[in-house]
Amino acid sequence: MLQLYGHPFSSYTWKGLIPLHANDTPFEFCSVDPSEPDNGAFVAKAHPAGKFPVLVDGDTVVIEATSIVEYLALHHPGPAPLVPSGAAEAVNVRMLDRVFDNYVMHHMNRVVVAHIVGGEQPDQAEIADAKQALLRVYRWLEDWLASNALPPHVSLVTCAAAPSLFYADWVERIPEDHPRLRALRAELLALPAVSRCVEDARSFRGYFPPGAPDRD
Ligand SMILES: N[C@@H](CCC(=O)N[C@@H](CS)C(=O)NCC(=O)O)C(=O)O
Repeated sequence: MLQLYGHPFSSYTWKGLIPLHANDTPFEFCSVDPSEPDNGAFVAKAHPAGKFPVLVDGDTVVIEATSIVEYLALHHPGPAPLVPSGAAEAVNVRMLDRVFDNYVMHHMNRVVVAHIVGGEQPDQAEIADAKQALLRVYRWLEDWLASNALPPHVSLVTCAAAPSLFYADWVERIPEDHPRLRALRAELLALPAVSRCVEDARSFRGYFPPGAPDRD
């Protein structure tokens, strides 16, 4: 039985959960939570920065969410081909995965971290800078979507795009003049594998450091 270490409210954990849900892959969820100190200790040892998700498959330990999706595509394939079999399509999917991690998830996370570190007085310059960066990638994605489409199945891009757009929109709303990107976010959230993550995380919304909006 596979084990996935993570937390239901963590964006990168969703990235590991979405492929498991999409392919109905049996797994045990090991919550990294103060009430389960052994799980936290395992992750602290498994990852060079103590970050999750971490996937365990027998003697194999896989860290980094993108690698977890790639590992599942290779060793636990299912109806959703997480990485397209065509080399050119696969390059495209991996390119978009980098865009969502590096320019959506990263800048969304800067806002979250600014609130955690600053408490009542978060660094407003850092927050403004991160939000500007989000607006820039939103524009890039809106333009990209004008002449490109994501694969019509759950893929590595879905796994990266769904959690990053879900939380990024909470810290900096995707503008109304970005209809393609707004529609993409809505489509992603409607996927059963994604909506399961959204529902399983709902009870934790009060802990979102910048404050969770009353929607989604
Ligand atoms: N590059 C890592 C990032 C993972 C990451 O940032 N995970 C966060 C949760 S969303 C985490 O472990 N936070 C706890 C910590 O940093 O101690 C990946 O792609 O898996």
